[in-house]
Amino acid sequence: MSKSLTTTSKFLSLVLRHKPEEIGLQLNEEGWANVNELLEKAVQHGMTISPALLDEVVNTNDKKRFAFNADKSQIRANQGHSVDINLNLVAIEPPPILYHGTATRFLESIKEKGLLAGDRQHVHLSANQEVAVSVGARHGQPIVITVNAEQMAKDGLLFYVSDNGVWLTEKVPVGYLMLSSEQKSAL
Ligand code: HQG
Repeated sequence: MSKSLTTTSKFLSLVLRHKPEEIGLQLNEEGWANVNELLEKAVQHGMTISPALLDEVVNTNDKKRFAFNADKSQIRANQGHSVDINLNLVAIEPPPILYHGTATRFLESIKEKGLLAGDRQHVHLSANQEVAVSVGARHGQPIVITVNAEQMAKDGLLFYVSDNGVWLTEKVPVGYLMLSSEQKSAL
């Protein structure tokens, strides 16, 4: 991604997922922002984004983080919000196993409390281990924790998949973590 695409993507993540108030933007209850309002308020805060650049970010973003509505008058983040919005996700049966990438420094707390969503609305999981490694590496020495999604679903815990393919669930209690013997013994 070019520098302006990356900068714009990070700016959009900030205002569409976490701090719309930083530029005085309103998200509706489903997380949508008006595109014209977003571009105007961005300029007022020193961030000039042309409609063409916005299009390019939405279309070429490596993780498909953002989406337009049908007539392109509105935009939202597909997942990763800390602001309280309703993505209208529909619960769906997960694959039997899902993976969570984290850093070794969190392992002790995770073994005690399970996987918690923290500031976000959901715990983020992936269907493949490679994605989990790169998610974990954002926080330090990466480790991948295997989650017994099949048993969670049998026990009535709900799973969702975002428009960009991220598996989401509210929390993963300790009993569903399938820790390796190494992870079990690590302090
Ligand atoms: C950890 C990126 C201590 C958790 C990615 C993670 C993802 C605990 C960190 C998306 C814990 C939260 C989300 C516990 C969980 N004790 N630490 N009990 N339970 N943690 O950034 O999953 O590039 O909020 O393991 O691709 O890393 O932004 O979550 O390490 O989809 O589009 O607390 O962000 O997407 O960190 O990443 P985050 P995440 P984007």
